[in-house]
Amino acid sequence: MKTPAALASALVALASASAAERPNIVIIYTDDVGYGDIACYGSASFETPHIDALAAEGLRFTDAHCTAATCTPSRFTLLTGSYAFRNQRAKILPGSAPLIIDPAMDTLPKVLQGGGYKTAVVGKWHLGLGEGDVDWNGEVKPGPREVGFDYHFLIPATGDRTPCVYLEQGRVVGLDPADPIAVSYGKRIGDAPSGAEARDTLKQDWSHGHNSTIVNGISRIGWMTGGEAARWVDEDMADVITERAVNFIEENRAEPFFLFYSTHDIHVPRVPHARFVGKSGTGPRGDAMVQTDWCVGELMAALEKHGLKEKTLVIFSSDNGPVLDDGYKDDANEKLGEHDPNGALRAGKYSHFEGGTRVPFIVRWPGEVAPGGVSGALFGQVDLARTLCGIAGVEVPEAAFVDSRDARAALVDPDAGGRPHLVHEAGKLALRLGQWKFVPGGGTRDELGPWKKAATGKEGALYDLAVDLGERRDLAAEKPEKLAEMKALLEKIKAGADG
Ligand code: NG6
Ligand code: CA
Repeated sequence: MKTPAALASALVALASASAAERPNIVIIYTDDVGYGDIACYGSASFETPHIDALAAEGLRFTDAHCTAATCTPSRFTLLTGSYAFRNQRAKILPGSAPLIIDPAMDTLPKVLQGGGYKTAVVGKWHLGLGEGDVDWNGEVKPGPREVGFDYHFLIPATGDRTPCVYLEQGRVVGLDPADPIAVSYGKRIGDAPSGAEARDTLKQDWSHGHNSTIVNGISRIGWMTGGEAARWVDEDMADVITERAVNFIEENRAEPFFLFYSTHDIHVPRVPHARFVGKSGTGPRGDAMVQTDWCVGELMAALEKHGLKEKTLVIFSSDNGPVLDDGYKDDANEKLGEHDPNGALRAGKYSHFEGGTRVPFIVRWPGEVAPGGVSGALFGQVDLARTLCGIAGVEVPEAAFVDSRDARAALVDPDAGGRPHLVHEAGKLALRLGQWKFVPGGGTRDELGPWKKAATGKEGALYDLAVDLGERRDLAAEKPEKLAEMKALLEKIKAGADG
């Protein structure tokens, strides 16, 4: 129960952030985009003018991190303000997985919704749906609505996993009831030839995994039968989800809204629309990046059209670091040329090294964030839940967002300083403490080429990022006290204390 005084102060807080002042919030959450994949982060290989414009008009971070080196845990944390390692189910999920966010939990969209925001998620979900054994022919729930989104239009899991259909407000879009959908992980269903069997018919060949049901000439992880009319066309995916996001902006232009626009790009399979093919000079991976940049331009144009550009806080980021061959033969390695997907960082997706979680992060918020700034503050996406609710003037329930700090100062001011420490997950946990980095023992994924493991000792490795951003010189043996301090801090954070 709230005391009358607490209630009164909450009301004052609400009143002071009047609707007129409350910005719309748009999070553009890209998939597998690396630190070096954007021109304003140093990529000279292809142009990303719309994303660069966000940075020129806003604040660009050089030490901002998603929570994990894979998608599901990063997304879980973004929406719940709770480190994903606290939820054992927050690992890369099959397309048949149940919803891993407890509908009883306070989430970023739910708290904003309670404060009067209209909320939507458009694009990749990958947080599970239903309670297990989903019937894709009926209403699929619990899902985004139960965790606080008024509107959803989803890629249910990933572009490379069945079911390969869109889900809008709990229903498969374009489903013919006479052709029901079944989905299976593990046991094969249907008698259509698989990607392993009909390999020579594929539009894009697989390199590992991804050899089950063929949809749109591309074989996927997992099996699916039926739903022929509802199956997506990969080449149109960016257009389809961007149109839904633009519609949401248009329909809700009169009230404060929160849009979580979550791209499929540049995840595999990388199959951009024909108008972007060949545009990057680096093959489908770069072409998908050019396509993403176009999508950002479309969203910004929609905001402009409705006079919302000055009233909207836009964040651009990624769910984990870059990867080249992630299961399809799409020339990501072969056509890379001089392009450096992780910039000066080491490794990428699946790794504890900085390339795994240090991602592009740009904030555009006219009037509050000065244009053209660069921030070196340590920033974690885990802090967005509390920070954005604070900006919206919405009170956060006491038990909510356990790991999320109010980082408004760092979000708007490049000189404000960042988090003292931040946990990164890639299976086991790594830890940042200022310039220091602890990487757990037992090895971690190395580099972006063929899969190999870098040794990190038995006790873990220690790097001083102030002089060794590329994490090449392990100081664990030289600085045992620092190593011990960081391990103790990590244990404290794991136990639930902030440290
Ligand atoms: C891996 C897949 C990879 C990708 C990843 C999830 C194989 C061999 N690899 O298991 O292709 O789908 O899961 O990526 O199947 S994420 O960005 O959604 O976390
Ligand atoms: Ca990802």
